[in-house]
Amino acid sequence: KEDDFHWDDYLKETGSISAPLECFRQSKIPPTNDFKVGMKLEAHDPRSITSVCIATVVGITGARLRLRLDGSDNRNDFWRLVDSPDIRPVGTCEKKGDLLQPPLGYQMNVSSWPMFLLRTLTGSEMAPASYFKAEPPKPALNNFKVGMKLEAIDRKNPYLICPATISNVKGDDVYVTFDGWSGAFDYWCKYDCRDIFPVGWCHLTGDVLQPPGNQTPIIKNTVKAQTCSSKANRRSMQTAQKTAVAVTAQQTRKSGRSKASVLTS
Ligand code: MLZ
Repeated sequence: KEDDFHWDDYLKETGSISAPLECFRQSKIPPTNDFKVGMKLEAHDPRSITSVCIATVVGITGARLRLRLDGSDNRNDFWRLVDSPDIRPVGTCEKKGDLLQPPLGYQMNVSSWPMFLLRTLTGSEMAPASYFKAEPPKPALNNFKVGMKLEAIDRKNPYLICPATISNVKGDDVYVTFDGWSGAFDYWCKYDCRDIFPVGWCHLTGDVLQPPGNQTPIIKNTVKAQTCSSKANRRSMQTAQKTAVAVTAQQTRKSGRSKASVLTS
C-alpha cells in the first residue's frame, strides 16, 4: 500500500537519524509476550500508586498488555510492558506480607472486598512467573541528541505508539514531539523513560505504529543529525530547519511517497 509508513523512507525524506538502541531503557531484543487474554496478575494501581491490585489482561499489543483492575470499570484500562516493574505474579503481595487493595473507584462497598477478591481469584488463570521479564538496566547517561527519531507512546492516547523526534535535551530530560502533530501531545520525560522506544520497535514486537500526523509539514534537515552534539551545531540545525525543504504529509499522501512534490521555502 502506498500509504504505509516506512521508517527507512521517512528517515531519508526527513534527512534524519534514529536514536541508537543504547539511548533507551528497553531490551535490545524486545521481550516475548506470552500472556493470554483473561490471565490475572498483580499490578500497581496507576491512579493510586501505593496500592497493589489484581488486574486482568484484557488485550495484548506487541510487548505490552492492556490491563483492567478487577472491581474497577472498563474506562480506566492501562498498558504495561511485559518487563514493567509495575506488574508481577499473583501471590507476590502475600509473600511480602502485604494486602491486595481494592482499586481506586472500586464499585462496591469496601466491606465486600475480601469476598470479591476470593471470588475473582477462584478458578481464574494466573499468569505464570516466567511470563514476567526483568526490567532492562538504565543507560548510564542521557545519550539522546536533538533531531533523533524514535517511537513514543502518546500519553493522551496510551494505546498509540507514534513516530516522534527528540526536540530538546536538558540534563536527564528529553522533549518528545510527535511528528506531524502540532504540539498538543508533546511531553518532557527522563531519558530512561519506558514510554519511548527505538525506531523499529513496533515492527519487531508486532505493536501497531501510527503514521505521522498531517497537521504540520515534514521537515527536511539539511545538516546531519550526528553533527548536532554541540550548541553551535544545534543552532545551525534550527536555522537550517527554518529554511528547509518541506514536503507536506498531505501531498505525500495524495501523490504517493515516491513521487511526493517538493516545496522549497
Ligand atoms: N483521535 C485523536 C488521535 C490523535 C493521536 C495523536 N498522536 C500523537 C485525534 O485526532 O486527536
